[in-house]
Amino acid sequence: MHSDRTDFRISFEDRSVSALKSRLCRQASTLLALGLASGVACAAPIIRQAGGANPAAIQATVDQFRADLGGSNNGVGGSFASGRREINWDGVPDASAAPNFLAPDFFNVNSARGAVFNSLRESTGLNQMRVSANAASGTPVRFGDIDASYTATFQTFTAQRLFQVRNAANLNVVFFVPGTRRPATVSGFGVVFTDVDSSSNAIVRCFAQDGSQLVAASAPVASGGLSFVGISFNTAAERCFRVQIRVGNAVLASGAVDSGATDVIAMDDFIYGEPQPVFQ
Ligand SMILES: [Ca+2]
Ligand SMILES: [Ca+2]
Repeated sequence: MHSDRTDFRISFEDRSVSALKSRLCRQASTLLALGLASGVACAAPIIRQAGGANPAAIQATVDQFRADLGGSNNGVGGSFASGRREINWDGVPDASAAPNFLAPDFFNVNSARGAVFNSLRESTGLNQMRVSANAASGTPVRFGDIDASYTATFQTFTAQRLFQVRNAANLNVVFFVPGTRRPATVSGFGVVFTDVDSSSNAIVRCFAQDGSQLVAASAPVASGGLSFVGISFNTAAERCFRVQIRVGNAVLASGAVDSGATDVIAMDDFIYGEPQPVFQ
């Protein structure tokens, strides 16, 4: 009986053991789904989702995601074998907040937490990031400087600052050993959104080092409220090399008022596993 091994072939182009493990795991998962294999231990991603009117409505789910990642908040700088990093934007100085731009590598250079952002541009503009203002600065809070309606549209999970990419509704997050240029992966990533009117507009996608998408998950609808989605893996074979975030179906702009067809969304806290170096 002829056995077609095409589907079982493993490319030896993979240059790292982790990428090879990741591919093996996904192939095994496919075989399991087809009923062609058994006894292969490849854990599914753990996905946490919550939405509600205020921070309390998502707090327990956010804390569960922190527990999924394990360990403690490693803060700024250094490199650790376990734990997580968090960015709540609130400590960003006025000089790097609205109406000024945030440097895309601020959280690997100015405040080293191993995360660098890249805009997936959909309209005019450069690779620009924006953190919203503090009330004391005199600039309207929660992106009210871009359109006055946003101050009422958005709320914070952690006061007072929010985050958004400018002139785009998608961004990438890539990881480094904090404070270095050594590429890294994380065991999971979670984000708080505000004013999600459609789950199709608030999505986190996790990609492996070989470029394949490991998993995607959306945040629940909470119009005028807060939503959270967090993805983590409990196996070292599955790690995020890149995270892509879908945040709204329209860019924040003067006159782009949230409505039925226009779903503007902003982000608050990022929570992710300690970046671990990629060996290649
Ligand atoms: Ca905040
Ligand atoms: Ca919205």
